Amino acid sequence: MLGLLELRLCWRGCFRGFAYDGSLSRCDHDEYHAGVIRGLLSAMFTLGVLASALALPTTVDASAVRCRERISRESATYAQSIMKALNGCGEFVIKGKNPGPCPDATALATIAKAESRLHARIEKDCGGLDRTCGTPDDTPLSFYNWDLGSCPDLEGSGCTNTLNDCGDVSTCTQCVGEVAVNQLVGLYADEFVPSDPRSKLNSCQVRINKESLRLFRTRLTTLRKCWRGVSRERHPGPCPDPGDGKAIIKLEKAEAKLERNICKVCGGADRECGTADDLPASSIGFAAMCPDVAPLGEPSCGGPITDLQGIVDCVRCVSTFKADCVDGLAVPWGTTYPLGCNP
Ligand SMILES: [Ca+2]
Ligand SMILES: [Ca+2]
Repeated sequence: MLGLLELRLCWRGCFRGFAYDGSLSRCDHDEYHAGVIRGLLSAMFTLGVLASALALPTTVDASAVRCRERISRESATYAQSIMKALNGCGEFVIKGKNPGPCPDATALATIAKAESRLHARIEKDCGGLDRTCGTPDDTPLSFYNWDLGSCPDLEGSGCTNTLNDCGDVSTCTQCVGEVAVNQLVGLYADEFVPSDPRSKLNSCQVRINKESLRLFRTRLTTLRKCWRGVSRERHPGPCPDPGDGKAIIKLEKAEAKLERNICKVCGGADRECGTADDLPASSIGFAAMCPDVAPLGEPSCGGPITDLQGIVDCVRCVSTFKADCVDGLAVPWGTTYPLGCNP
């Protein structure tokens, strides 16, 4: 038995295709199918017209939103991946399982993979239908505020390539990400005093290495998610403060965790930093001076490092600063690149 919808479609089919004589018995199988197909085609056409009428004014915006979120996501992921690769290699060196130097072949392979992912994903979401940057169908840089002329650089490191298309945006974020991570890892990677892999000192060095990675990664992920909310107009920003109201709390927790975890391992019997039983900075091995850089709204990290607390503060401060520069660069539609990143 035919349902109500089928009856209607069938009747319409009979009416259009044949001299309908008022009798449903004339509406045989073929006529019924012809009617269904005509009905569907007409519905699809109507929907298509409606959809394109509604979508046309926002198509551009939608592609720009997709593109800008992709750049923010991939530039964070890239910096996190190379940081992880260098840290993994560094940990093996500290433990005496790898003679160094870092990056070794494994780390280099990971970095190369991260590099091609960065470029490919940005091409896919910013490069238009041909998924290639530098062709006429690209989403224009101005649609996602990357029409900056040239890459804004990080502390005069030469990340200044001209920005003509989305491929140049990838190159810029790649350059800044690399420089940020190398500078951060450089604080301790080649500075640690060689130590017995079974010693407390060795565990301490491993911990400093790990916690620096953790804070850097957490900060980038938290900021990126906060900006995604701004991009989707869920909250006005800027990030992290006031952001989505959650980011700032997460970041404070991550910083406290870094301090707690390092002090637990390096802080001696009382597991606290700043007391007499701490491992001395000179036996751990660390940069003598913390670089003179300042995270947004904070005093400069700069100054001599004389004790364990100094190491903790410097790792926290510089990890924060580098993450903020990588993040700030990636969201020109949400914030201006922090002045301190390229004074
Ligand atoms: Ca293209
Ligand atoms: Ca202590």
